[in-house]
Amino acid sequence: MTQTAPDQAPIRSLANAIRFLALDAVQAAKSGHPGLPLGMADVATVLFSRFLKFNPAEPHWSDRDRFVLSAGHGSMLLYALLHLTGYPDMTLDELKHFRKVGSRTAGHPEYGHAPGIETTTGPLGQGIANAAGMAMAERHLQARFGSELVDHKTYVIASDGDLEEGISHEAISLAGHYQLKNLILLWDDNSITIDGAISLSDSSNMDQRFRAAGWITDTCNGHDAADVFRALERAQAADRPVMIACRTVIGFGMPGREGTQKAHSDAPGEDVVAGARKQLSWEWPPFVIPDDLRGQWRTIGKQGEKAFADWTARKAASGKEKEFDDAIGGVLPPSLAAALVTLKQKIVTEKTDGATRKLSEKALDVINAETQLTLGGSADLTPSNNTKTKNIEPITPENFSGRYLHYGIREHGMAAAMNGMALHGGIIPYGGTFMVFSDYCRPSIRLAALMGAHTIYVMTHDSIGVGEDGPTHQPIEQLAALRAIPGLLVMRPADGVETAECWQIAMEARSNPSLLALSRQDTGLGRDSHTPENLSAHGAYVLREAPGAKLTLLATGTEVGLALAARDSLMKEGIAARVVSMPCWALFEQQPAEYQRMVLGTGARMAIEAGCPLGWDRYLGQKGAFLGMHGFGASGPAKDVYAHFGITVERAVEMARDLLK
Ligand SMILES: Cc1ncc(C[n+]2csc(CCOP(=O)(O)OP(=O)(O)O)c2C)c(N)n1
Ligand SMILES: [Mg+2]
Repeated sequence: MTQTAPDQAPIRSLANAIRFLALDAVQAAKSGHPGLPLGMADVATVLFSRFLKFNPAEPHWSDRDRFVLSAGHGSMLLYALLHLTGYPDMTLDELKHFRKVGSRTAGHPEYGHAPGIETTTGPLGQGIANAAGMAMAERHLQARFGSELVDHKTYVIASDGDLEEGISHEAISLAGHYQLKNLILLWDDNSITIDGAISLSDSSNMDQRFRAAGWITDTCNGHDAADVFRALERAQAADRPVMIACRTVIGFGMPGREGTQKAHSDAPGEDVVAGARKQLSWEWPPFVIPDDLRGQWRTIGKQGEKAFADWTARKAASGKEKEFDDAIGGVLPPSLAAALVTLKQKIVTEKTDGATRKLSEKALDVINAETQLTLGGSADLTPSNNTKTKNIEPITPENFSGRYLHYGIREHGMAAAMNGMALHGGIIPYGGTFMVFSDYCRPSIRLAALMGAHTIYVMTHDSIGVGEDGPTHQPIEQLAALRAIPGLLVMRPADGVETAECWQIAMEARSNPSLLALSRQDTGLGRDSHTPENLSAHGAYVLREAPGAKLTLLATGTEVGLALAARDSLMKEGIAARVVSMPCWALFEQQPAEYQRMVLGTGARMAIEAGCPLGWDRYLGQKGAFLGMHGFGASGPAKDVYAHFGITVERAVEMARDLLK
């Protein structure tokens, strides 16, 4: 499709509609960020009117182009575009209530608030990596379903701040390596950040930086419609990801502020807004868009209708409609749950023990065979995380049909790309690293939880049981820190049965990210009989009862085995003790109070976990004790390290006796 370049004047008028909605909304809210919407309005107008494939009437159309505003502070740019192009949820009223509680127009774009908001952005850099994940998802699904059903691009607007953030390096090199030709990054090259000129803090040659990572680069005058058009058109047929540096003036049109850091944020005040109206010859009152402009924008919003109808027809005629819809809908085959129950039974019958990271691979073997939705990966720890099962192949730049991604040593980029894949749809991404490096993923895990994205983190080497690698590699406070993230299902299974159960929970938790904390070292067998029911789904359950128990031992993961051994000793001494396995606090909190009371028991309680005590007090009651870590770990064989810190059966028994004195 050859198009002619747009004329400047009509694009400027359309862009000014964005500019004044943004200015009026920021002014009404008395806070916000006018600089970016004013600066990038022309670029966004060319993109939406000439290139972006979208249909506001069908906002979830899976073959739409994705538009990510990585620089989420410029949220009014996105809200104005959604409003003008006719997304039904983005009413004028919503714009008038910008930044108000309960509105769809939060300070930064929030996924789920309104269709068209493809991801939550604001923490700079995240959106670039989300976009790389979305582009990766498209490549993979195109390889699976063909280009007649999957053929779209991901556009991302990134600011100077986005590109300064470290995560951008990970995302850019990842996208460059995999030659994600369907990814187009529009850099808002305005040379201004909050503190002032970009020269205060950065002298990178961005063009060289992107090219070094394998991207195609281009430059345009972001206020010249024909030039923006030229650059975008050239990018359409690229064989690699494209970065277009759009030279813009921050706060374009705001007298006294444009081109300076004063344009970045804050309500400009009535005088400046009036000045902008004069400077841009915009004669309409606040929030008023003249009918002809409104009509032009609506027409732009309808341009995708035909493409949508054609695509719908192609899908219906493809012979793979149901398979495709099920994939996009994240529908798991009913056989998956049954296959995991069979695995549990086998584990119990064959008394399969070992490290939970290895038992996790057994569960994954089953899952990856049962569904094609999973797309695994690891940040260069595949042999340690046990994330690549034999039945899946790696994705390569030449062939995206595989289901395993070598993310490289890019934990943050991996977690953010996983968010992008999950939001794209058609994929349940799981990715692994050492649990101590969950800290390197944390900002993206947090956003996954905030968005309710269906991602699964495989965090192995989950305690001082890491052993010889020492305290830098031994997580201590990570479990507590991860449990503090609302909505994240942190699961620390004790054995093969619980590991299979936790994987099932993770696969089925469609609106929650899950994190599996898995051991490097071997565990014993916790479950000695088979139950089809998923006991881990209760969050905690009584693993060994003891009639007349005076003590409940609460434990997770590898320490469940220790608790069971301590119980045996105590029972021999005539101290009746029960053991509760607590794979997932978050799920336990959701149980009825009566169940919680039953599980926690009426006697004294002792928690055993090779992590920090933070949070355990909520379960220990008046008479409780904690056996775990109170500082960083140490280097040595795992058994010796456990002994060194007194996380032993003997110490547990001693503490139990003291507790009951
Ligand atoms: C991770 C992160 N750190 C800090 C901020 C706060 N912040 C918002 S915008 C911004 C930088 C503004 O410069 P730029 O990205 O170039 O945006 P512009 O002012 O050009 O719109 C900062 C530091 C943030 N949103 N995210
Ligand atoms: Mg800037």
